[in-house]
Amino acid sequence: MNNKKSLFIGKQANSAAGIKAVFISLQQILSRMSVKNSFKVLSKLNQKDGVDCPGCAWPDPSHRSKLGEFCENGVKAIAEEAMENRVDPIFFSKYSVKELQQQSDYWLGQQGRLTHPMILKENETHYTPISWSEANKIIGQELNTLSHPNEAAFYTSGRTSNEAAFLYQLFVRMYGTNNLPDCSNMCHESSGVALSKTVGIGKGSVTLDDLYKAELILIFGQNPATNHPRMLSCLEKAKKNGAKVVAINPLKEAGLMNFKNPQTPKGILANGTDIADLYLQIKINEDVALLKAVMIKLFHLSEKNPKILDQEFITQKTEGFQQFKEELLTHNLENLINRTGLSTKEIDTLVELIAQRNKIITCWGMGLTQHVNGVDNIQEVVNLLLIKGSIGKEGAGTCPVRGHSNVQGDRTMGIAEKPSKELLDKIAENFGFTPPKEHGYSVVDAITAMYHKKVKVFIGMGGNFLSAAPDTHYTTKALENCNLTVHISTKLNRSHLTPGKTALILPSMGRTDKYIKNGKAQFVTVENSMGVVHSSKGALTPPSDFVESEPVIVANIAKATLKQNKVHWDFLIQDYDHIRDLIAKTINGFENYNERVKQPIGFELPNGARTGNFTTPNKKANFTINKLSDISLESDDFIMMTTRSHDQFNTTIYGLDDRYRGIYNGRMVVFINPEDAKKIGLQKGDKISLYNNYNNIKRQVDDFSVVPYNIPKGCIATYYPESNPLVPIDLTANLSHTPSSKSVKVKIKKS
Ligand SMILES: Nc1nc2c(c(=O)[nH]1)N[C@H]1C(S)=C(S)[C@@H](COP(=O)(O)OP(=O)(O)OC[C@H]3O[C@@H](n4cnc5c(=O)[nH]c(N)nc54)[C@H](O)[C@@H]3O)O[C@H]1N2
Ligand SMILES: Nc1nc2c(c(=O)[nH]1)N[C@H]1C(S)=C(S)[C@@H](COP(=O)(O)OP(=O)(O)OC[C@H]3O[C@@H](n4cnc5c(=O)[nH]c(N)nc54)[C@H](O)[C@@H]3O)O[C@H]1N2
Ligand code: SF4
Ligand SMILES: [Mo]
Repeated sequence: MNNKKSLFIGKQANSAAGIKAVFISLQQILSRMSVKNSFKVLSKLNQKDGVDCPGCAWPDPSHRSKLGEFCENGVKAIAEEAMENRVDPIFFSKYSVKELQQQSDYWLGQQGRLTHPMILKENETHYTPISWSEANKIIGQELNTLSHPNEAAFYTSGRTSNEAAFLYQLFVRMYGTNNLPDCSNMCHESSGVALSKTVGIGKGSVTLDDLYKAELILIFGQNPATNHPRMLSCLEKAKKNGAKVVAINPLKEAGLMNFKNPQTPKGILANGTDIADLYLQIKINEDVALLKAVMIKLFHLSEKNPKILDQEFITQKTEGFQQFKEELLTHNLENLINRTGLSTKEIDTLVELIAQRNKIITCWGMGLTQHVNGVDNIQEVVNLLLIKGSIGKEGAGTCPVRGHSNVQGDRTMGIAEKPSKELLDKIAENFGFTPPKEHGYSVVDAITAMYHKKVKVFIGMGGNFLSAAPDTHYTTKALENCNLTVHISTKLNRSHLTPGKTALILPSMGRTDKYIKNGKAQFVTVENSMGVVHSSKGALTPPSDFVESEPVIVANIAKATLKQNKVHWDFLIQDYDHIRDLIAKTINGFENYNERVKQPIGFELPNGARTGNFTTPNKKANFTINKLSDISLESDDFIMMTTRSHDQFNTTIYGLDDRYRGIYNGRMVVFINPEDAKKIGLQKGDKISLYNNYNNIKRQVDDFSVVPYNIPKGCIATYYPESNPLVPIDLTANLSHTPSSKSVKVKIKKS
């Protein structure tokens, strides 16, 4: 972190990583952990039989570098989890909840790991210690006094292991509800919905090997240098093999321009590798317009050269082509191009690149999913792949780049508010009860239900529900309306400070913690962004004797809650192999789980789209007709995206710098086009408020500083979670209900 106290606005970087990344990661870990523990954990990070990085879900290559198979932000994730500071009962006796509410997210995180179960009793000012058995008893009692199990909601964040997630969903369904909202609802839900409908699987189709073999990689709405840093070494390799890369992003992100690989002499001593061959600085939420313009141009070109499109693939493998084409050609090309803010020349360059290549991979992140038309965005990306026959073969396909390290695995384990019939049937068959069929609440639905007191108990398996959710003030009220809020957490966060009538904090082990049961070191399993399941074994002594592993926490809550126990919970937590045996019997693709996961690099789950066997009801890949974005703006409205800085993991703030964007010592900033700033009389550093008026409700945040920046006109960017109070609870994506946190209308006024 920079040492200056006040916000400093410097220059935007045009290259990512390099030797600086190595220094910063070392500084980060050594300021939080001993040299011995730092070395111990880093030497095992992402190595076979080692600790899986708790950061993002980017996959590990099958060959692991001895120099270290991790990135700067992986080290930050480790340092944040395994730091040696402690939040213990003495800490809680020192600070009241009110006092803690005044502290920043950064400060809360720096206080250290939670060590003891704590309770905030009704009308009390301080959390006090409680025993595990007392805490579980309270949870069981509260859950059993509800008039229906649907009055409770069970949230999951994507760090939870397969073993914990499987037990958690089993317990929740035995209890009697499908209210299993999870962080996916705010994240790649739009991808899941769009991909399930079009290609039959809600996950990506490509492997790392496909990326190395691709001829063209299109990266939409994703900032890999910060959020998936090792993707850059993969892109570097793909480029070496001849791939062209196109970045489609309103912001010029450093890592998409150039990457200095700190593991190569070139990356340290020379200029690094240029990543994007073409950089399209599109306006926010105009990706459908761009894709439609590109596809119209491809159809025009194909009249002279039919080979540009894969007619055979279209005929044999797809459905809905004619209707799609007819609708597409009704659009006015000039209008589409104007909407994007790009020049015809830029679009023609992209069209040329696509026309000449067949092995195309599309990658995307939150820049596509978090819009009202998020599902349309992704379906339109699929349409492009389908006309090119670029899915179901080597070097081609879909690559939604997932967020948390096991967010994909949690869904596979059955954390879903809309479970499949196949899953429910298997649960019924294996566990001898009829699981509820009625769909449960997603994140946004759960918040609304808590707000209206229809949900009275909230349990969070990891995560920071309050800060991650939209409409912060509304969500605060929603949590406060509960009778009981329970957070199973590694670190203190703002959700602990918006308690229900009674609140519990249950301290959990994290990925880095060594867990020994009956003399045997237990490991957990996770699934990466490309559907590979592998193990993770902790390396460090847990922060106290009172923290518990997630599966044990779930099993004990289940025991304290369920009246009839058809599951032998104690047996399951004696050895995690026992849990995996049940997963093998219940979840498709996990046959011989214990055996296969012990292979050094794990195993791949079935993926029809990967092999061109589409598992949609009609067994075809389906074309879709998608809507352009539809936001009516007043003359003084801007469209705001909320995004991540380089120094955060979602709501966990590692530091106050975003060096790739030239921001130091502050997060309350608004990136705005310099001409827009001038037009409304704003200068660098001016203090402003942002506000909007959706449904006649005024939402406002204050004390933001102006940063004139390279961003298209009419668009602004802020950091999440500071600007979440501006994201209306009901501004969500059609079908996926993902909060539209990348396109929020706002107005600006000087403070
Ligand atoms: N270090 C670190 N790693 C992380 C995380 C973290 O917070 N920190 N979070 C994890 C999680 S849970 C997730 S989901 C991922 C998130 O990874 P990303 O998807 O990279 O997340 P964001 O920072 O939200 O960045 C979104 C990108 O979309 C662009 N964008 C915004 N609007 C649009 C648009 O309308 N169109 C296009 N084409 N682009 C747009 C933004 O400029 C930005 O570059 O990262 C994961 N990894
Ligand atoms: N405006 C806006 N809002 C967004 C987004 C955005 O781009 N813009 N992004 C959305 C996205 S993509 C996501 S995924 C969500 C993230 O939402 P969440 O997943 O709810 O948030 P995190 O910040 O990842 O959760 C951090 C907390 O998890 C706990 N934790 C960490 N590791 C472990 C562990 O191993 N076990 C347990 N039990 N607890 C652990 C710690 O206590 C920590 O404080 O936010 C969403 N919100
Ligand atoms: S790319 Fe993601 S998973 Fe890999 S080391 Fe970095 S943060 Fe961890
Ligand atoms: Mo995410």
